[in-house]
Parts: sequence; C-alpha cells; structure tokens
Amino acid sequence: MQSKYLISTLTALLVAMPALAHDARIGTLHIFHPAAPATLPGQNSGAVYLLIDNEGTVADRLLAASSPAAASVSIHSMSMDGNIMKMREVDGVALPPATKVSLKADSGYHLMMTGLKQPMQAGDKIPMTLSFERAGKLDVSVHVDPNKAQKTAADSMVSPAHSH
Ligand SMILES: [Cu+2]
Repeated sequence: MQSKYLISTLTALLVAMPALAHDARIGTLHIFHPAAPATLPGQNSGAVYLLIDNEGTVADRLLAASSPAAASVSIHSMSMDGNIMKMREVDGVALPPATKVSLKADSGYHLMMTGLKQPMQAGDKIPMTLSFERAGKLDVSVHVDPNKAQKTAADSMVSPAHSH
C-alpha cells in the first residue's frame, strides 16, 4: 500500500510542475509549444503535439516533419468511429488564414515519430524540422513532458489506443 501513496505523491509533484510554454515563428505562422509525452518502457514511437496559428491572410499547409531523434515522422489524423479511435497517415494539414490549428492528443491531427533512437524522458528537448508549403522549413524544439497516461497505466493494463 505504501507504494500507492508514493505514486500519488509523485503524480502530484508532476502535475504541480509548470509547463513552460515555448514558441517559434516563420513568416505568418506562429507555432506554440511543440511537446511530446515521455515514452513508456518498450515504446519506440511517440506522438508530438503543437498548435499552429496562421496569422496571415493566405493559406499555408504543413507538409512534413523530420527529426534526427526518429527514423521518420509522419502526420496522422485521428477520428472516433463510435468507440473506436482510428488513425491514418495524411499528406498534410491545411492551415487556413487567421486560423489556429491544433495538433493535439484527443482529436484531429498529431505528428508521430517512429523508430525512436532512444527513449524520450521528461525534460528532454528534441529537435524537429517542420516543412510548410509556403513558409518553408522551421526548426523547433519539442519539449518532452511527463506522460500523463502513466498515471492511469497502473489502473488499466489497456495501453492507449495508439498502435502503429
Ligand atoms: Cu498516430
């Protein structure tokens, strides 16, 4: 029982840590807080989340991403079909003018790093290059955050519905 209390304490500490936001700009695109949850043991792929605000008056498009930390980075879309989460690779994300597009954990799009060369641990900063149709290439730093799924991993042995 003691370990249960320890885990609760650790979780509370992790939640209390401020998430330091960071951002990057290229042209009219403003990219906020590229971040990834820490990997779990045995996990060799990982999602990356970010927000892209196209502050301009012309549409752009996220075409691709790459990172020296992974064999490849792809763009995934995610949707719910009833209770089943479906993911598929897409060839880009539209960035309409004056619109914020969120690549996030629970819906829409995310980036997926596959073939990670080493585990991602909270506090790590991973270089990544984003390629945009109009704005060109932008180097960003992906901050590795504590894996919130870890908190519930002990409660349920069902891994997040994120198999590749
Ligand atoms: Cu995915």
